Amino acid sequence: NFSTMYGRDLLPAKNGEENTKQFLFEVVHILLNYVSKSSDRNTKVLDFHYPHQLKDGLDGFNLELSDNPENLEQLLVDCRDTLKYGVKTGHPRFFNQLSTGLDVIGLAGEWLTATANTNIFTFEISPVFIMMEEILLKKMYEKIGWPSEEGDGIFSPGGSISNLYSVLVARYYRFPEAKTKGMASVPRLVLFTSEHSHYSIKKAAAVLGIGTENVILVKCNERGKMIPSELELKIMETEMKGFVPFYVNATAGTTVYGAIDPLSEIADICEKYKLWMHVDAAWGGGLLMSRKHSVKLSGIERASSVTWNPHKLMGAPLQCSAILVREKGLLQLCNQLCADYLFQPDKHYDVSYDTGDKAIQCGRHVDVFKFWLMWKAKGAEGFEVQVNKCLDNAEYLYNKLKQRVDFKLVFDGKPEHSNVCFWYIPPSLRELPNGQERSKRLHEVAPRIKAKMMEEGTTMIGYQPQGKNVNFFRCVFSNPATSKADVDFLIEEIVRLGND
Ligand code: ABU
Repeated sequence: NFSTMYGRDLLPAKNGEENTKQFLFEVVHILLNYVSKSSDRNTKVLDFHYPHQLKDGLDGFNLELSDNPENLEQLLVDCRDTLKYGVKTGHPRFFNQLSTGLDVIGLAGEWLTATANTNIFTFEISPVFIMMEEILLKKMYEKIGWPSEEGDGIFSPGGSISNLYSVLVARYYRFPEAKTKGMASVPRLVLFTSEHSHYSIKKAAAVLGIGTENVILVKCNERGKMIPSELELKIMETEMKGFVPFYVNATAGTTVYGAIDPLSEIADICEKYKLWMHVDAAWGGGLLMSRKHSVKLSGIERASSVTWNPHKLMGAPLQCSAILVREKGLLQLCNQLCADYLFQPDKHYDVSYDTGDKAIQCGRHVDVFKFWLMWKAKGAEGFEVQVNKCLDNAEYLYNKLKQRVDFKLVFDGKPEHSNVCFWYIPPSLRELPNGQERSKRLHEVAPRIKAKMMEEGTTMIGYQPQGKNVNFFRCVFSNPATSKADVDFLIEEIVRLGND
């Protein structure tokens, strides 16, 4: 009877073992129920409530905390309700984010990781996880195409932090004194990234004291790909001003369009001007697992560093992101501070396995085990099948939309990645001539449909403006559970909700 039991009755309480088992069985039961519902198409993607409703409390689900302990029955209700009012990101009809799906093996890995509850900074306390990290990173260097003697890296808390690492290491490579003497010791540094690239590059410049004004946004073509001649022009302009170009970010899979920058041409320019080439493949890295699609990233092997998030296209549970640096040892030199209490040099094992000093954090969550377990379960081949399926779904949606008069694609041509960008044109706008009035009204369509979609909870898809384009939908596929019938459902649902 959990209503008379409290957390204090569980382990490490004396004779708490049985209570602990029963309580955790109940929790697992709740989780398993959620896992089943997440893949059940008769279940909604979300049961939406406004912030004030959640704040005020719903049917016994009270978020407020008190000074007195609550009984275990209440905690189980809270666990159930937390999942009930959340968003089922593993649902086959959740298309809202780049990270979707609920991989059962990955989930098992995450559960184990939480149970082990250790910190992956030293071999001393994470011997198995440290070795797994090394093995996974090596697989990733191989997929990128770096020679076997090259490659270094660590898993980090997300793509933005991995991108931050890339700017940090690039600065250290060129101006190591920045680490000790700060920005006053270096000239005015400038970096380059495309206008479609992720905002984390600008954020990195802000965090590292380079300044967002020293991030030059390079023009893209209509598909969202960086134009190499524009990059070269900007580099030359920067040099003429007496500033110091040092870093170029090329994106392999932009967040909105899924565009892949021309990596080889950008690599040529980086070589010519001796610039660090980073490839933000947070979204596109998964394509390297596919023999059919990896060719799109040709040139990535020439990068000085790469960001790759297995929690996106490869479906690893959040979070799982890696910063990969071609030159061995740089990460360590750039970040190490040799804290005596943690990284003692006189330990009885090879201390190069105390990898934590490569990081800008001290404590690090173990993000590798779930990914390692997934790789064991699927092999590289399983990931390939999964990635191909996501891209097939994107092509299916693209082909369907192309044939319809009530939808318009944002750009022509087959998607390179699994992003499909489009407008829904409601009946009232179809006869309206192009112009300001039409643009204004079209801009309101996606947010209105999205609001209804969330209130009804049947599916979820993202929208945004981009440059001169007014709000349009972005559908992304990263959940291998999504079928073509789900894609059909999405189209019909947009039509149903948007039909004025
Ligand atoms: N870090 C980019 C995530 C964007 C998205 O999921 O839509």
